[in-house]
Amino acid sequence: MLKKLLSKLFNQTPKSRQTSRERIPLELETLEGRLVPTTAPYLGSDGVIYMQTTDLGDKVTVLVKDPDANPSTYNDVVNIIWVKGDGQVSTSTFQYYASAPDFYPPTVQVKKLSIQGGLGNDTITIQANVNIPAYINGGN
Ligand SMILES: [Ca+2]
Repeated sequence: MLKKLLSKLFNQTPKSRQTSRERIPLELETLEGRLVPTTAPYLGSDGVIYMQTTDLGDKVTVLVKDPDANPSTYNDVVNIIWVKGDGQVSTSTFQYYASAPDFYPPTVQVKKLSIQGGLGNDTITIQANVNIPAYINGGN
């Protein structure tokens, strides 16, 4: 009995097993082009202004300005003017100091800039009056 069973198990040819499964041919497909989503620059809780430009040629200008006639620097704002690759313009404004101008002593809330150029022939300009460390990646 055992001999018969072993014989049945081990005399199976590999060919008979292969026929029980259909072979599915493998092929490679190419992926369509991808666009990296962009958003307006934003101030993270870590004090960093993060910005990701489009995959086209963008022009970004960062400047610090006094928004009114008040000579105090404590109400200064950081402006980011972004001319996107498709011609749209967006301007983002951030208070340089936290709780300005009522809180004393004011503390700096914009501590760093992080700008990713992505693809395209980008021009990223940090004006001379911007005394904020900046990490700029021009991309490809
Ligand atoms: Ca770009």
